[in-house]
Amino acid sequence: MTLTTNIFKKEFKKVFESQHASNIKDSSSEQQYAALANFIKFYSSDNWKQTNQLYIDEQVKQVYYFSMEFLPGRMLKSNLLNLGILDTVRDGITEMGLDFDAIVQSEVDPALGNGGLGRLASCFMDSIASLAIPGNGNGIRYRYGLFQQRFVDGYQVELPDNWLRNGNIWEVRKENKAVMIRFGGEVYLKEDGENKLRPIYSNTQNILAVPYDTGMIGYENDVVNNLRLWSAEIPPEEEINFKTSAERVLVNQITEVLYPDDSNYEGQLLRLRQEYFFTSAGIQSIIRFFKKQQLPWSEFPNKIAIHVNDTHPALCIPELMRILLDEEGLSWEKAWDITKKSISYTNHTIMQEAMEKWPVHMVQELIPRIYQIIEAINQRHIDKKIPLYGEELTYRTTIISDGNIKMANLAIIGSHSVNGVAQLHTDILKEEILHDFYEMYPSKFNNKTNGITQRRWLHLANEKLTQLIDTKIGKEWKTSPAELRQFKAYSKDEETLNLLSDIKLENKKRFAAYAKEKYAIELDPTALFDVQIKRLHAYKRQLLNALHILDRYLKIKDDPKIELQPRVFIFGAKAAPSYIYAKQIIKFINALAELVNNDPDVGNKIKIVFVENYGVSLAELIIPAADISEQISLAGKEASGTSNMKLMLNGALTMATLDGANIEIKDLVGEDNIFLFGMTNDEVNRMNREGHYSSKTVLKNNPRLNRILECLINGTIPDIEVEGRVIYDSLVQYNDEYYVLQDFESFVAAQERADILYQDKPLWNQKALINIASSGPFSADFTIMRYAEEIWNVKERPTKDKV
Ligand code: 26Q
Repeated sequence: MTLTTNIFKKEFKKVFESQHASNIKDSSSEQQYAALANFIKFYSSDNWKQTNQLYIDEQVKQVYYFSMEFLPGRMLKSNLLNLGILDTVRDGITEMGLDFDAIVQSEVDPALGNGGLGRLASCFMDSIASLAIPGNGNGIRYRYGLFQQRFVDGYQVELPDNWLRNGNIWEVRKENKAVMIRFGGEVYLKEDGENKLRPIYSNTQNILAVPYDTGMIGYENDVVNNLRLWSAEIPPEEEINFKTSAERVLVNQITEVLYPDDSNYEGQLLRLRQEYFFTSAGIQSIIRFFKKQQLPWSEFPNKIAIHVNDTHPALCIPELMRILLDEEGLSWEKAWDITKKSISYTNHTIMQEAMEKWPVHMVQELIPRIYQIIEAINQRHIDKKIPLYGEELTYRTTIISDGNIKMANLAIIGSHSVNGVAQLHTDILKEEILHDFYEMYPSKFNNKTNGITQRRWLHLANEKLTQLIDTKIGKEWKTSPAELRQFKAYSKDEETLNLLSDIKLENKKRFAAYAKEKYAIELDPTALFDVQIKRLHAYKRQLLNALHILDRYLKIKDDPKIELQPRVFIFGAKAAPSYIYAKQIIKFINALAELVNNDPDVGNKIKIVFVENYGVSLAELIIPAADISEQISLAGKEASGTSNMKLMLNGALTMATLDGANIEIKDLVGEDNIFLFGMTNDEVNRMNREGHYSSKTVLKNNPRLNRILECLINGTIPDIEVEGRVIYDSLVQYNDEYYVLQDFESFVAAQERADILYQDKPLWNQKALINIASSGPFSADFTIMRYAEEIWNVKERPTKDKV
């Protein structure tokens, strides 16, 4: 049935009235949202069922993407887009006298992830479905998502994110698919009469894992894949064994809240529980599904690919081994062969402090059988590799050392593929961080540069730009993103460039309206909008950005008549609650904003907006309004970055160090269409090696920079006595770990080049257009095609239409 506006109106009214027994006109936009989401869920349910059935009938190979985090963003509009009924429904809603945008905005944005890694998982789910690849997500249904951020006197304050308060319409609870997870107790191995050792458990705590499924709708292809998130519950039949309230609390805790750290690992027992909980649940449900097909176990790797998103789900490896050995009775050799062939691993970080390791005693106590298996994997690794590589190299690659289990080592040894997320990142893994493993397994290592879905990040977030591109080059780019390059043909077309700049202005006005309403800040939409949106971390160097603003402020104070390109500096960043230094930087930037925004000498030359509670929905508002994209991490530290890709796709010019995917952006747009500054990775390495860096010497030779830093401690910026001193000391006394001062001059020079270019509007617009037209290669569709071909060995299935 094709949905017409009239049919929609009739059906939607019916759904609404059956639910509310009242007139739709008298309802709130939340109620209208609920009714519309229910309508869409119903509308797509046949395809959901049929997709699933087709995978069963055709026994196709399926991929399971295991991730501790998913950040899907609001789903109503993207589901409408992918179902091909966005315009129909929007027209219908409008004709009914309702406010479509208000309905869309009243959906909660599920924050079941921290940042890049979680959003990548959701972009991948969109591309997997849109490419008609049989794929599933596997994760945790946290009762509370990432904390909501508020600023109180410029300080970050965290509030719980009760995202399920009004229910979640997209999910379906599947009680019949629940599985049991075993924790704790004792285990020993006993002969079973057939000469096989079987584990005998006692005193275990059994917890029920209940799945909640959400449809992942492909773009106009009738595919609906599945995202399965697990929730922990007390098994009804064991109610009696959970006697104390403390025991009950423990169960509910498992899936209660997302850990808010994204770059600093802390060995907390609850985190380990979460990791085993969702990997065990996911692996058990895969095994169940596989067994229904009654194929020999040797077929398992031909039917199932399991991907682990960072090491967080690396317990997939011993868990799959456990089931194959203990429950299915396979030999170690067979089980190990199947496990390695099925599992693949993505590394997302080279920051040592983010590498997961778990104390042996913790793993032993929490999951004793899993510990035995990890120990055996480790021992076999040692026995096998010493004759080949000698003791020294081998002992540097063991899974267990110094009383800890190193999760990356487990993930590498137990998988057939290890990938980095940008070319530089993969090179660093191969040559530095994981070099020993690269010597052992050179063919396991490969690069898969990250990507983003153009459907959410261009079509939905920037509908005006979409219209312009559609009229110039057609709509094919939504499924064939390489087509975006056709837009380059318009890079000298005055009319197109003017339209492009009109659209940017309109998007900036939209953001300005938000800033006005929310923060009572008046922004000049013709100013240059300079955007840095990402988690707050020292290596990402929000501080460098802030010092540049301070430099401009001092220039204005010295000469209030100075002509400066007006700029609006936009920040969006959450700091991990335990990351004190990051929170101090937030306070510093907020204090600077307070000073600068209210200084009459400054006027419109500088405005600073630090948005509260940055997340997917705010990204959709900010990114289309950006002129400059700040990608200024210390070279070698940012694995890839993905906001760099989203901003480029929306016509921002990148201010970049040669780090992560910035290098690939530079290669695509050319050096004339990006602002480069700062040390390269090689230069950073040399500096580190030689150990000559002295931030004090940099300061001595740069009185201007010295004066800027003095402002941190001399009262120029009110109310940062503590923070100013800490930040000052980190740069001066503690020798500036991330080379902020070293890169400062070249950063300021690059910003001056940006100012000059911005004066030449036609040229700026041309470069913006070239950025948009060059961003096709960063579509997650391409990234996923490479995963599918080179790692998972899964095929796109012909869709109904194509058959
Ligand atoms: C680990 C142990 C205990 C608690 C938390 C964690 C944890 C949680 C989240 C560790 C790391 C993360 C998230 C990392 C992340 O988002 N990394 C980013 O991944 C992006 C996608 O590949 C890259 O683009 C970014 O460069 C990278 O920083």
